[in-house]
Amino acid sequence: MTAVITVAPTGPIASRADNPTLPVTPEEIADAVAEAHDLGAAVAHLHLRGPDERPTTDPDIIRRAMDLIAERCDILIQLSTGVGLGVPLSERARLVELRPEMATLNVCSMTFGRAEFSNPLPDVERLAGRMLELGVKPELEIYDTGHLDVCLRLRDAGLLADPLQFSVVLGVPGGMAATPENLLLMASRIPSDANWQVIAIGKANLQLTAMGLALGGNARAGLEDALHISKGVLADGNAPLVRRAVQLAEGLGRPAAGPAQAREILALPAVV
Ligand code: KMH
Ligand code: ZN
Repeated sequence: MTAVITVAPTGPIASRADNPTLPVTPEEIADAVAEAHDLGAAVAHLHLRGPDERPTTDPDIIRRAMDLIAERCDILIQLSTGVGLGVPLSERARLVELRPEMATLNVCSMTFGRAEFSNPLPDVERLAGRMLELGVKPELEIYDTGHLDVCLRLRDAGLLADPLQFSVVLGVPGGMAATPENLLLMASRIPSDANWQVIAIGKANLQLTAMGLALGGNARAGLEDALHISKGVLADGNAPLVRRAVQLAEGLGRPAAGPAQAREILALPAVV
């Protein structure tokens, strides 16, 4: 069985002060994504930054990054509708109008570190419905067991289409802790016909990424989730993190799926 590797080159929080190799401009992000593609990543999970380096929903900046990536490779583009903490969901939801092949859907409000991540259910339902209309595949970000149940209710209400695609996020203060026990629990509760990957934030990134792959899940790698390659050593860009995830998967007998194969696994239309 192949493994779908997602690269998450830049998240909503860390800055170049935290890791000077963080890609920030559309050009830098496109370079990082193209390199990750060549190393085996099939999906690119994107947050964009404005000129002030803060998370942005500016459609021109996002479109520019999408175009630059599409010129370079056929990697599947997944826009984050999480964007950045403090950006209202009404504004974040507009990103799906750019019609990426995939976009994240965060289904519950929660404490996120010291901030509030606001995802009111009526707005989530509206966004899920709009994604269904546009054919944008949701990456369902679940940070706790109840978030999974909300997703299953959205599916029962006809707002999500099978096969569901989950990111089990572990290690956000306010969500489930990054422990093997929590991953086992989540993996046991995800419907068997769904696809899933682990997003392990921080120190446990390597251990839980390996465990997710061993359990049959997919994997995500990049500076959004881990700024270090090993204890006290900053990653020199996204490439070493992606290379390591691809090697982990291969070591477990799971070669990295290419973008075309990933589209099949996720039941997305082929790109011609
Ligand atoms: N950094 C993730 C844990 C999303 O992209 O939709 C949270 C996030 C969600 O940024
Ligand atoms: Zn993200």
